Amino acid sequence: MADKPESWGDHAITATDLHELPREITYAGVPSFLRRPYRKDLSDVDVAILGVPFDTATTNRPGTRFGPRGVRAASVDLAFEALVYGWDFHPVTEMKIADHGDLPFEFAKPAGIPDEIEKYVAWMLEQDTMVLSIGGDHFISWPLIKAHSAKHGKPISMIHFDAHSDTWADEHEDGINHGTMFWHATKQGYIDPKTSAQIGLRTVNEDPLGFNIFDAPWVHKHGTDAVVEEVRRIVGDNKAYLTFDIDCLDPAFAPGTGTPVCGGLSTAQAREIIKGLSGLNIIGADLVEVSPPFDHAEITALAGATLALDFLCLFARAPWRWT
Ligand SMILES: [Mn+2]
Repeated sequence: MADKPESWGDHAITATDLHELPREITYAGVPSFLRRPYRKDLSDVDVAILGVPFDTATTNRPGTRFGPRGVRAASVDLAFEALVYGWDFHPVTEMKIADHGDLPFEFAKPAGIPDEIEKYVAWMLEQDTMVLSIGGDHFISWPLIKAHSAKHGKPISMIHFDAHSDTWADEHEDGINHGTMFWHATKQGYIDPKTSAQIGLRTVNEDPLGFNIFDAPWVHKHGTDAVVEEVRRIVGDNKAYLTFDIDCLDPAFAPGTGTPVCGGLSTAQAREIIKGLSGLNIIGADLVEVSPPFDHAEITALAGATLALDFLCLFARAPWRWT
């Protein structure tokens, strides 16, 4: 044991260098996202992974409150490679990335949780830390977008992967519903639908609110390169928030989610599109709707962790932050 440094094993709590890659048995030790060190202090952190274990807004089957834990557990299997396949660098080498743990909220007062999420993440963003949130159900994107708008100004562009538009009209001003939050966000001027894109949809909504929609059949017919070309043209240099509902993927690739819909994207298609967005001004991202109780063999959690790692690569190539 003499030649082993103190940070060998339990990297999540023993490592002191945020650029250090872990030396740890894949199936052992304390899991954090990608074995990143846990940090509550953000003063020296470029990017924070934040779990948001909230699933109160779910319309169908629940369980995404276990999403952050499930994605973290699956992510450790991705942590031992010194490069990310498909990219020519590793985001850990280029940015100081920490796991901030889970967002604390008063679970017994659900009506107050959206404000708690918004205020907490606004505090994180004020410290010039980029935030990658792991849900939780998709409703969390609404307070997350409010927090990012406070930092970057509104409206922002949104790049939205999903089986559902989540823009259904809501009669409740303060409704906590994971199918209506982008209706509120658009109506209240937080999102500019004209410079935003929705990818993978395959459910009916008569009013698209002006969003540029590339539904799942369009993706299958025209291919991922065409999606990339269109999204890059639509979003341009705008500051864009990336939100990925894991049910964008077909249930074959993401069974562990609350509202699965057949005919979706493969994990490979989603990765190709994400990689094609490198160089856009991504200001933040979330990966939502992973529900481990409905998962099988970690298929969904691993897809979520893999995509979240790709999001970190996008963060590292966002011009607004680094140039
Ligand atoms: Mn959604």
